Amino acid sequence: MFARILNRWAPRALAGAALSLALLSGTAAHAFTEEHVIILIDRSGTMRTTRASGQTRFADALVRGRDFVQTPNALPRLFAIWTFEGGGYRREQGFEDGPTTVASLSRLSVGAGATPLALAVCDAADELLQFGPGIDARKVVRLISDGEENSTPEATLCYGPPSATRYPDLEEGSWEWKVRNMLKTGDPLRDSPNPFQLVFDADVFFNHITLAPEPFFLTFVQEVAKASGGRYTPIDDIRPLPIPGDTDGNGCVDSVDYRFMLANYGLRVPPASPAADFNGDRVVDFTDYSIVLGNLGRGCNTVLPPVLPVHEVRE
Ligand SMILES: [Ca+2]
Ligand SMILES: [Ca+2]
Repeated sequence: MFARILNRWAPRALAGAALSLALLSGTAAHAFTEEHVIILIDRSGTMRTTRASGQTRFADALVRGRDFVQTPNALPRLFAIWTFEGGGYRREQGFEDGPTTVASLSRLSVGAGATPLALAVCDAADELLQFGPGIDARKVVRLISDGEENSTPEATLCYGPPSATRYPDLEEGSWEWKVRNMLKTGDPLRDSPNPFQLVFDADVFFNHITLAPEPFFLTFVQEVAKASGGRYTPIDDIRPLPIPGDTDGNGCVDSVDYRFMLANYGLRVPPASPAADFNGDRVVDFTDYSIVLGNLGRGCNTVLPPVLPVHEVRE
């Protein structure tokens, strides 16, 4: 069984190696023409947990997915949607445009099973590496989850015990080691000193009282996101859901956020605050301006958006 799976993976690992050579050549790294994303949503039973907002984690996960799709982006984007639960994952939607993806997100429903997180992340990474050959695409696994790996089938390559040591010193053969390798090299069994081939963006719902998921898991997700050039957003059940454009995290996008963005406008991060860089491209520019404006009034208790001072902002 194992040999058969290895054979299935071998050409993919080679494709990954070819891509890493392309990156090393120094031409592909900054020449992306598209962005390809798999939005990977956890539909395991714990996602039914009700947050302080009155919404379930799953309902708020769909809001986060929709916000991600609707956030303006410098590159044209294609999105696929996968969900995972129990012993596997579902391809809910193949690579499509933003409006189609938003419509698909609204049709998803939560399940009741465990969390095959390692399987889902590894297979999504593999699919991204295979998709659109010849296109210099930034490839992003966008995970939205509340939990640790606990149900990846033994016969799959990213199955493994949890690492007893923390990132970056992950135990060889652990599921964390395999997932990190997969995102880095396209091969779960091979590490490399080269940059990550895939970007790992992650939202993790957690409960600060029970500290579930465990800090080890949160550290792992945070550090892999950071190392791969992605973003990590921890979402505490008692806190408002993060909204694009909300610079101070009070759950409302208002003139305070608008002024904060303007104070950082035109700057790279740093010296600009990362809180004003809503799309995470390390610069505060017209895209961030559009995001705060597009969400103005959201989450606030006022009916009308606040009156803003007039500023001239050029694209
Ligand atoms: Ca705010
Ligand atoms: Ca930005």
